[in-house]
Amino acid sequence: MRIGIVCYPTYGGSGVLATELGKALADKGHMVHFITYQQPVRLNAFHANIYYHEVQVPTYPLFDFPPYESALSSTMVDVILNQQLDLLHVHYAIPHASTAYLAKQIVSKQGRIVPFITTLHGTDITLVGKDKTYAPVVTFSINESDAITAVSNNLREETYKSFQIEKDIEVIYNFVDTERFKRRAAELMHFRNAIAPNGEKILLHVSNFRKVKRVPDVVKVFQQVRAKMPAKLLLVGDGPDRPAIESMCRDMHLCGDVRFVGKQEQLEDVMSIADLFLLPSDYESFGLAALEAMAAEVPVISSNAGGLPEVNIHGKTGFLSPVGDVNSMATHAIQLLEDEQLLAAMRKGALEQAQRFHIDNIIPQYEALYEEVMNKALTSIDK
Ligand code: GMT
Repeated sequence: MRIGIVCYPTYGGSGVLATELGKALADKGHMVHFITYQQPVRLNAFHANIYYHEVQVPTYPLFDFPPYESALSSTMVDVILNQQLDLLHVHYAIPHASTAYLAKQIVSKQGRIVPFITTLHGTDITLVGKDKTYAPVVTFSINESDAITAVSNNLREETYKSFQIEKDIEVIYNFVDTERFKRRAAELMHFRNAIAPNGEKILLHVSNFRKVKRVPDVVKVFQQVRAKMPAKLLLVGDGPDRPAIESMCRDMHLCGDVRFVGKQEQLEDVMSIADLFLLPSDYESFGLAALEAMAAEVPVISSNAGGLPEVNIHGKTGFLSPVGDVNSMATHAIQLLEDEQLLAAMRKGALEQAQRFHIDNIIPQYEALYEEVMNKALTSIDK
């Protein structure tokens, strides 16, 4: 198939998932065309079946806000027509679903029927999309999608609760390449020793440091753990809350044990040296970073918000606590880190759970959906 993928190229989970999906589809022989305003972060190697089309947004002195959506729709039209795309798969509803709708209408005037699939990822529904400034367009463009997918049952339900959706939403979970994230603790011992030279436990958090991630809770949990045992905290990623977190660490006299390592591409290496992954978010539709940690045999201490209970199984792959219950999270973390037998059992449980979301199980679900949507489009032409 010739597939156009539209996503945010930045470090957010939706862009990461979309890029990994495109790479996996290309490996299976599909022609994949990424349409984004920047090279997606995980699109970092040449692949014969992958094409990249950059959205250029010309500016003009009249514009306080350059019309990105118009530029994106026009690029979609260009790629559909010149690369003979069979379908578009857009990730994150805003503004990708409405721009795909517009592109579809434009090419239909030239006799081309190109269906589009919208994958809902999280904050496009639960935070940004709900805002009344966006909601009418989000509702309309989701309903106009030829197929809609959500990355968890929770997100599917949230979408039905928040918007007047007239169509079925299929749940296709996030996935992980468990081979890539396979734990390589022995091989990476030098890295571990550099972070924790005296055998300290390593706690890890990976995010885009936005409010929804509750990074201050990560630091508070770590403070309680470190009061009980020698420990280090690795903070991976960057975002608006980072300066506040840095001063929080200074105020709490934790600077010597907290390392900010910024955005990392080789996440599998970082995951491999961690003992525990912390994700206390206000909301997660799924929690892709937690799944990647689990694939590296790292148990997860998380909140029980959104789709997290579908991924992190309480008592098997880690522990769940109510949002904001830092004491409960810290108690679980300490219990786990003090009990080597429990830690080993949870490591095993985490890996087993990650296998359920193996890339090879999930990609065929997208391929089947593509076939279905294309067949429907062809039938509509015949009529
Ligand atoms: O809000 C973010 O953290 C980024 C966001 C995105 O869309 O880029 O991530 C969402 O999509 C990921 C991939 O499907 C999910 O694993 C994350 O749970 C989800 N984030 C939230 O729901 C907050």
